Amino acid sequence: MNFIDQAKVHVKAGDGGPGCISFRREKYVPRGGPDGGDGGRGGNVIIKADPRLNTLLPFQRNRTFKAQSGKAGMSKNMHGKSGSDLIINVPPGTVIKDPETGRVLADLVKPGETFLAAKGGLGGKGNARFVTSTRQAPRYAQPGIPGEDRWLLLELKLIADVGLVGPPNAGKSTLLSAVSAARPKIADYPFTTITPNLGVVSLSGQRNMVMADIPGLIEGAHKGVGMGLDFLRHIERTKVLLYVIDAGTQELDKALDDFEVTRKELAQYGEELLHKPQAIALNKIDLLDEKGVEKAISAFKKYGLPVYAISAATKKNLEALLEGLYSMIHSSDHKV
Ligand SMILES: Nc1nc2c(ncn2[C@@H]2O[C@H](COP(=O)(O)OP(=O)(O)OP(=O)(O)O)[C@@H](O)[C@H]2O)c(=O)[nH]1
Ligand SMILES: [Mg+2]
Repeated sequence: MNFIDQAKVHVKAGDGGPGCISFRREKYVPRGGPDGGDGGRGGNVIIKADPRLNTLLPFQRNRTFKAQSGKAGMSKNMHGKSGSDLIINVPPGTVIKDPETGRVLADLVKPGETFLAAKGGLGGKGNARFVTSTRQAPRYAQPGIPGEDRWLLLELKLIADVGLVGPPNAGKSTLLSAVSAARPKIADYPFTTITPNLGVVSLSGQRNMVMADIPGLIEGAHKGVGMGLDFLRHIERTKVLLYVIDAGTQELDKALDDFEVTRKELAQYGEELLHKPQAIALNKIDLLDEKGVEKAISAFKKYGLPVYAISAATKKNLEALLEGLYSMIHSSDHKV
């Protein structure tokens, strides 16, 4: 399944306008001084995240983007007009890459974020600028500098409805693979997942939602500890957060601690993340007896969030979890 919407575009910034060669003409002054003005700067090409857009499809037809060139300088020391910038609007979540090396040049996550895709050329200096004590009448001016010119690859990442957050090894990838066709790598060591994985979760009646498995968050993630920082940016775009906590292989205190550390990391990255609808999945309950499950659920109730006791491995209670998440996504009062 292809989750990525892609387009290759060519951007060309405006050229700088040439400087002007001119001499003043005045009555009774046979040889006036040089008065050629500078050329104008070429316009930049800027790529901007626009929340009104949600696909890169329009770029399949329109692939070349050229900003205006600067105008030539004029006599009487008049500067040429600068070319206007060209703004290309793309949906938030667009990653801009170098098509040859695949290097990521920008990742426009938030509405309004911009990337300078091609820089306009500087205008050339007019001959008035080249006057020196020994050269009073320069007969030359600079040409404008050409604007930058390059190909860019645009890739749009699908926005997930649900983002799975939690410490390493909690079972986030196991959960994603249990409920979708996604096949993320699963292993019993921390940081198995190093890039977000997306899966489409199908519910009865042709309903579906997109779930993202985000690399494990540990204390300090918001400062770049572990792998979480880049991915925290992507959580900003998910509608609902599901904390996945290992309640089966560790003491209850440690499980509560996992939740609090994760929540603190989210808050330190951006307090508004905690305004999203959230729920808690207590995972690995196949390793607990009934009493243990009840104890865990009641301990987590104090956070005031919906709590689901599940086993990603045996698929226990996954249906109830998914139904709960689906209604959170579609409840009218949620903030995105
Ligand atoms: N018993 C049991 N083990 C589970 C369950 N879910 C996951 N595991 C195991 O827990 C380990 C970690 O699972 P992952 O799904 O890789 O965990 P993760 O949260 O994606 O971890 P990172 O990618 O490292 O952040 C694996 O050995 C899984 O088999 C469960 O419900 N029950
Ligand atoms: Mg994982």
